[in-house]
Amino acid sequence: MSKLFTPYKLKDITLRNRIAVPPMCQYSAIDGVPNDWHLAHYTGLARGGVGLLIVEASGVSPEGRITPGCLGIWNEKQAEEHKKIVKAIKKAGAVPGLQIAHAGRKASANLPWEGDDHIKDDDPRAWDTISPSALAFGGGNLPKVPREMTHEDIGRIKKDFVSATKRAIDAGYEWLELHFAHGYLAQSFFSVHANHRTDAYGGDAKGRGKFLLETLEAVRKVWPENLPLAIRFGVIEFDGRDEETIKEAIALSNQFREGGLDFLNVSLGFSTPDAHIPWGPAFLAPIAKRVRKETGLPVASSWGFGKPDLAENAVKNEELDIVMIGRAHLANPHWTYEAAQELGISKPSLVLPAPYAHWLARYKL
Ligand code: 8CM
Repeated sequence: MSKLFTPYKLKDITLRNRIAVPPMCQYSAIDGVPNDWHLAHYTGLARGGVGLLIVEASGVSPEGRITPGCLGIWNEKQAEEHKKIVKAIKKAGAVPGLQIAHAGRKASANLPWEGDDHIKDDDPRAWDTISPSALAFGGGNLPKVPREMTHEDIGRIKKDFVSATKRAIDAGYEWLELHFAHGYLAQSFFSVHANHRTDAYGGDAKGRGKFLLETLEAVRKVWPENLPLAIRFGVIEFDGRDEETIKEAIALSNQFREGGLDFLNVSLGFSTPDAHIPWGPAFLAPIAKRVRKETGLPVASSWGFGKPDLAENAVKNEELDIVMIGRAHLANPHWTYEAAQELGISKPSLVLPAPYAHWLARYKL
C-alpha cells in the first residue's frame, strides 16, 4: 500500500496526495509580472497530478528579487496575473501555494543562463542590495557588498512581507511559504556567516532569529488561520558547524510553531561558499526526520527524492509528511503518473485529468 498516494490534510486544506512541486524560479518575468510562460508552466505541472504546487519565489519588493526576471507580488498588476495561475492550478485539482521572498545580499544577479553572477554596478539594471551586515556572499560570482540594514529597513521589509501576504490571499493562494532559506535575506539574519550585528537582531541565536520570528508573527496576523503557513528554512550549512546550526534551527522552529507556523520545508542554508554538501539521494531525510521529531511540526524536503521509491520510503518511514519533487517534474511533468505506475497504484492513469486518463487507460499495445 502506497502512503505517498494518500491524501494529506493540514488545517482546512486537503492535498490529493503527498507529492508537491517546490518553488523553482523561471527567471522569465518582466517587472515581476507573471506571463504566458508562467501560466502554461504551472498549469502543466498541476495537470500532472501533484497534490501541492508552490509557485516560485515572488519578491516582496523590487529589490527583493534575485534577478530582473524573478516574479513579484508587490503590486496589484502582479497579483491580478497570479490570480490566473491560481485558478488554473485549482481547476487541475492541485492546491496553489506561493513562496514569498527577499533575496538580500544575493539580489541584483544576472539570470542563471546569463552568468548567474551579480549584475555589474555600471549596468543600469543593477540595484543596491541590503543584508543584516555589510558582508558579501563572495564565492567568486556574488561579490557585491550589501548595505547593512537599519532598523527602519527591518521594519519596512516586515511590512513588505505582510503586504505580499495580503496580495497572496487576494490572488487565492491556499498555502503560503516564507523563504527563510538558501542564503537569502531571512537566512542571512540567522546565519553566523552573514550576520555580524551587535544590536538586538544579531549576536546569539535568539538575536539572529529575531527578524525571522517577527516576520512570521506579522504574517500570521494576516494570513487566514484556516490555511497552512509554512517556512522554507535552511537548518544546516554543511560548514563544519552543523550540530550547533541544527540545534539553533530546531529551537527557532519551536518558536515559529508557538508563533503560529503550521509546516516546515526543511532545506539548506547556502549562506557560505565554504560548504561541503554531501549531495546524494534523499540525503536530507535524516535531518528532516530529526527536525520533525524535535519540533512536532509536519515537514517536507527536496533534494534527491526524484525516484518514486525514495519518495515513498520517505513518507513511510515518517521522515517527511510531503515530498518535494522539483527537477524531476521539469524532466517529466507527469512524474506523478510515472510514480503511480511504479508503485503499483491501481488505475494509475486516474492521477491525471480525465482527458489524459481515458487515453492512457485503454489501447494498451
Ligand atoms: C534559485 C532561486 C531561489 C531558490 C533557489 C535557487 C536556486 C537554488 C536553490 O534555491 O537551491 O530558493
